[in-house]
Amino acid sequence: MPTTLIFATNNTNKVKEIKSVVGENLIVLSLADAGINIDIPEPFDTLEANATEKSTVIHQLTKKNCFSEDTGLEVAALNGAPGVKSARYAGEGRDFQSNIDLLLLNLQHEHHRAAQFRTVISLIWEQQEYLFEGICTGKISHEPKGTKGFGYDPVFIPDGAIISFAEMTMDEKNQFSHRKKAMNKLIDFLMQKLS
Ligand code: ITT
Repeated sequence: MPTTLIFATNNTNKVKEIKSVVGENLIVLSLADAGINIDIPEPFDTLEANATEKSTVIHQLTKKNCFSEDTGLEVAALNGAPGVKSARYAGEGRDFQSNIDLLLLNLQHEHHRAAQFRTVISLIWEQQEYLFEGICTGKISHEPKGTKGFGYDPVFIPDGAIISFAEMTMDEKNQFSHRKKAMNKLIDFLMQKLS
């Protein structure tokens, strides 16, 4: 019997990416799939605290096993910004293009363009919380390229690649992805619990 987990997110891009990496043993239900319409706030100043908040809110509501994730783009020359504020970097509108524009503006005269995506997953499994981290290192390009993916994908080139995440298919992005690395840890954990 496959295990079912609710994924506490309203970000449909994340749901697509996660569904593309789980095998047959795990069924992932988005909030929409589970019939839950709620906007969970992310008020804290760490990815860990926000991920915990999201999974806890959904667990209290459903009493079911669930997980959430919070991801930030951490740019070395900007002392780790936008980091936990990645979604709202250019304002409450959470607009991907405005966020990219502001990032490129802030890095205009910067040669050192190292950055990383960091994902923290909070899993609530049988009333206990477990955290898993995934990191993808890379650099911020000078101009956006590509139309696939979401968020900062057009300006992020992962180490080991010469094209941006937004120029990659989902399978290609998954070979590097922070989210996939964190998700693999969650899947390994569940396989051990269920074996
Ligand atoms: P939740 O419902 O899961 O909270 P969200 O869109 O608020 O969804 P986050 O706070 O985790 O998600 O993400 C912060 C932002 O970081 C997100 O809006 C994107 O702009 C960016 N981001 C996250 N993962 C990304 C990825 O894989 N590629 C590019 N940008 C990404």
